[in-house]
Amino acid sequence: METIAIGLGSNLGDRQGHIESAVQMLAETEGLTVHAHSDWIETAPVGDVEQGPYLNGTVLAGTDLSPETVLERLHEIERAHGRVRPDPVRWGPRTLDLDLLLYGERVIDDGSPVLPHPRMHERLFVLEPLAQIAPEMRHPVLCRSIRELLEAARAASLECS
Ligand code: PH2
Ligand code: MG
Ligand code: MG
Repeated sequence: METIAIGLGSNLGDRQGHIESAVQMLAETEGLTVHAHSDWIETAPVGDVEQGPYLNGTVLAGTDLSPETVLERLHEIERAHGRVRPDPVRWGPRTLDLDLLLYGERVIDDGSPVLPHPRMHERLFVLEPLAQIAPEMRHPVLCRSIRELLEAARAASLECS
C-alpha cells in the first residue's frame, strides 16, 4: 500500500460539483482508499492564459494500484466530467484537472506519470491545500516536507498587496 497525493482543479461550470463528484469516483475506485481531502480553495489562475478563477484542493489516498493505473483512472474521471484531450489550450480552462502529485517516495523522470509532479513545489494552489492534510509528507527529490516547500514557495512569491 502506497500513500498518494492527488491535486484537483476546476474553473469551468459547477466547479465544486465537479470536484466533489471526482472525490466520490476516487472513493469508489477498487484498490484505492481516500483518507482525507483538503478544503476547496478559490485561487487566481496561474500562467499566461486569461481564464476564470479556479477551485483547487487535494486528496490523500492509499493504493495498491500502479502509478500508471492510477493515472489512467484519473483520466477516466476527467473524461466523465467533460474534459477533452488533447487540451484545446495548454493550461487553459478546464472542467476538471486531476494531477498525481506524489506516489509515496517514487521517482519517475522519464515515464507517464512523471513523479513527483514536476511543478508541484512552486504552486501555492497545490501546496496550501496539501499542507492541510499531509504537512509531513516528503518530496523525494527536494528532500523537504510539504510544510517546508510551502514556506519556501510563499517566500518566493512575496509581492506588494
Ligand atoms: N491549473 C493550470 C493552470 N493554472 N491556476 C490555478 N490557480 N489552479 C490550477 O489548478 C491551474 C492554474 C493547469 O493545470
Ligand atoms: Mg494541473
Ligand atoms: Mg493535469
